[in-house]
Amino acid sequence: MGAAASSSAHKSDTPSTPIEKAVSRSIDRELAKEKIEMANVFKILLLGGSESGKTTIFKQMRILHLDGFTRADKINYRYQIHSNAVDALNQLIEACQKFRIVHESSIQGYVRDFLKFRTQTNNDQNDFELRSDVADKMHRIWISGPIQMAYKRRWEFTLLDSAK
Ligand SMILES: Nc1nc2c(ncn2[C@@H]2O[C@H](COP(=O)(O)OP(=O)(O)OP(=O)(O)O)[C@@H](O)[C@H]2O)c(=O)[nH]1
Ligand SMILES: [Mg+2]
Repeated sequence: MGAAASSSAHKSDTPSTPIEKAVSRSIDRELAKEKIEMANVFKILLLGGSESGKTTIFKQMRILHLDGFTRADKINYRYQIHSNAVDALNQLIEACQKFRIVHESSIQGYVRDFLKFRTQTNNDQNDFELRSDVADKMHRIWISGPIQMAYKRRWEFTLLDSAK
């Protein structure tokens, strides 16, 4: 039964008409072309534990040997960088509360505005735009003495490693 089915399938696969033969030759040419192209492809398998740098090597290869990052990649990374900056500053402000470090009076308004901005945006990727006035306030908060004091004690609380 199987042999009969196989034989009949094989028979119908064999090109007989001129059109079928032309199509078959075209497929053969494509396969031969692909074979030559594949002979020049080197595949690399990156092995390593978590956080060992596999993705980083892949990204570096793209920057060094290909076109680097696409526009969509850049937009996505920009969001991640801004989002990390907001999260890290929030962690530092929380640490000040924990350590009972009081902000300078000239900074307190900026801290309030920043926390309000963070609550409003809630770090939503679709709705997240780090406005320049907020970035400016974040910079002023960051360089203030109390925040730098909390930063020096960063081993005592959770802080993103890209905070600085
Ligand atoms: N100092 C240093 N840091 C590195 C190097 N390569 C990667 N990193 C950092 O190590 C961290 C982890 O790197 P990834 O490339 O994400 O690691 P991964 O192997 O892809 O991790 P998983 O996806 O979790 O398996 C990142 O914060 C990188 O910036 C390196 O050569 N030197
Ligand atoms: Mg990875």
